[in-house]
Amino acid sequence: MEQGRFTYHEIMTQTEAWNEALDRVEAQRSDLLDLFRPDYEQIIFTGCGSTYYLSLAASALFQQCTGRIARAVPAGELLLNEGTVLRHSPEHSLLIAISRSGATTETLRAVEQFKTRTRGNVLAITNYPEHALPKLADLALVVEKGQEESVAQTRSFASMYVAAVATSLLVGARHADLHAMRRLAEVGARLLHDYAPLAQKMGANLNFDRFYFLGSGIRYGLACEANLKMKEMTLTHSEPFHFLEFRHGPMSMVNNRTVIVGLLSEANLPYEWAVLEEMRSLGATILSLSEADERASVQFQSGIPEIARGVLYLPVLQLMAYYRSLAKGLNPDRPTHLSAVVELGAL
Ligand code: F1P
Repeated sequence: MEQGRFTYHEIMTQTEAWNEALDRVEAQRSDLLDLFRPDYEQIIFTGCGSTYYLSLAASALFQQCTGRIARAVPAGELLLNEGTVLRHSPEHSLLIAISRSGATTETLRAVEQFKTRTRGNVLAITNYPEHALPKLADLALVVEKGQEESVAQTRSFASMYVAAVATSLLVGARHADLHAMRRLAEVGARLLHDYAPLAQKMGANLNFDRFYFLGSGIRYGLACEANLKMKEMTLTHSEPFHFLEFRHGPMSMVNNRTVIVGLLSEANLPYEWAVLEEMRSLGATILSLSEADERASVQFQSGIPEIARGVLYLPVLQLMAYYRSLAKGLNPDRPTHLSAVVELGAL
């Protein structure tokens, strides 16, 4: 079988799953608004691996657009080190549990423990209606078109991210921004078409041996996810950082075999470009993604508000990992040592 066939197909068809995510949020609009109505003591997003990174991205965005404090933790931490996450006598909290499979043991056990120890509610965001997670939750957003054959998450991640962003905009009463998300699929398809050659050129260049993904604010979790694709699919040294953090040590690693990927914002462009230019002067190759900055390698030109368009950073970076995996003779569909679901035996 052709190596990477599933991953390629899943990346290229993901915009259908973005639209289904929007449909689900619209269909469950009043249930979602009811679930978020209480004045929760804590709002926590959780998941593992990709879905932990999704939790990081979603919690930052949720807080930015609702003004309500939210944080993200790995499900394994909520399970094993609950005291570092929940208050001593947690009252009414909301847990948003995110999992492609809905079957990851840590996530399921963390949800069960949360339900028994707090008087909290649980929202699940997942791709598989028949698995355990949606059944444990008070409400579930299930995006079936996000389902995947591949181990590494691409279409699934993007679909659940869109669901989380749309939910945040709904709860934050950002109606125009939510409406603008309907234009994402068209822009996403255009980016996949227009920038596939760039993704291939960068991905297939095996002179590069380390990748750093820089993203701040609502983009940090997306930088983490893009970094994970590079690790899982291509076995390449790769790390994510907030933009300004990169100068505080990590820049020691920069040389002429380094790629710095910049997920640029609107408000902080001068600060972010200064970091990229400094790294370029140290020998790095820069790949930058922006809405409309003319210096950027990838320009979305979407006209969609920043808070609603984050998913547009993903397709080109997913494709770059796919092409690098092929160039290294690996199988993008089956990353080394990984399985699609991590199930813990009885301990
Ligand atoms: C989470 C996850 C994936 C990762 C790997 C193992 O799964 O960590 O992100 O790529 O395949 O599982 P899930 O809980 O989102 O199904």
